[in-house]
Amino acid sequence: MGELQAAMDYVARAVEQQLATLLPGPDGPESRLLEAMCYATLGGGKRFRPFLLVASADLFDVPEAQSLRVAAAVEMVHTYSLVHDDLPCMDDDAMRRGKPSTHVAFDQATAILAGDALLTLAFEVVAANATHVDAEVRAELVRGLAVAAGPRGMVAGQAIDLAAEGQPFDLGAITRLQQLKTGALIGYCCDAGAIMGHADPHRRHALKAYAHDLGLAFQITDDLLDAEGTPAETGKTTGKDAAAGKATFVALLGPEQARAQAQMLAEQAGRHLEVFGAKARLLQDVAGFVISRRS
Ligand code: GRG
Repeated sequence: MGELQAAMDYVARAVEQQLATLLPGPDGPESRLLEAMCYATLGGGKRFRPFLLVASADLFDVPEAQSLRVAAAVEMVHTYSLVHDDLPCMDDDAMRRGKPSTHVAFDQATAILAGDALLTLAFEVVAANATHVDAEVRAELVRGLAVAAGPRGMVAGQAIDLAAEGQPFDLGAITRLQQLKTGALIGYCCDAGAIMGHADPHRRHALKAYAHDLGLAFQITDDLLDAEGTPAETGKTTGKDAAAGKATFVALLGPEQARAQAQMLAEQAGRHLEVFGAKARLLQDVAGFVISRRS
């Protein structure tokens, strides 16, 4: 197994453990909610965002006990977005991470509440003293997560996406939509490492530039997987973008140009990290993983 795969597997296992510790146990009259939170969050997903967060924090020698808490919180926010996105009133998808979506396995009201609870629990986790000794750092982590996930980030991207169905969209508009919907949270993962590590502005900016290009490469690959992948590979329904007439990178550029663009962005992403020397090798390698992934 390659070094990158071993490192990704290690973070995936560690964040799974962290999530299992942080998620409340299913007892009391609210047990169905707590079961749905665990169902959605545990035992699935690539854990790509936690990996990015822990690897970025490693650049500044941040203790893993701290970075894994923020990584678990980001995974909670990401999982909430998937649970809500799958609802019939949004993307209406019955399959996620290779199993029935949360509203199918439970019911819509429980899925909405599980998403709400994951989002709010994430902020409780980041704000806790155990996340960082410095209260200013904790406040900056909380603020950054709110910006990335909220109406200036992921939720805005989702709103634009819903409004855009069947509308003409150019490359600039698609790029902005995707930066908000997917890129903002990916950007936060890298920035959180820099915040926890008290990075100087030069290094913090280098990570930001890396995350920008990586996020776009990730999204273009997601579009390609929707167009060319299978449900067995991806663990979710494919072919949905074309069926819904969505303006995606693939629809606008065609698959070949989209692939070339993702490749260019992944290479460019790696170059932004040259300032970190050999310490950034895993993050540079993950850019290659992002464009070659099959799920
Ligand atoms: C409901 C507020 C709200 C937002 C939803 C993230 C999102 C916005 C929608 C999910 C649909 C989608 C295809 C988004 C674009 C790319 C993306 C985020 C894919 C899923 O992320 P992965 O591939 O999934 O990291 P896993 O399951 O591996 O964690």
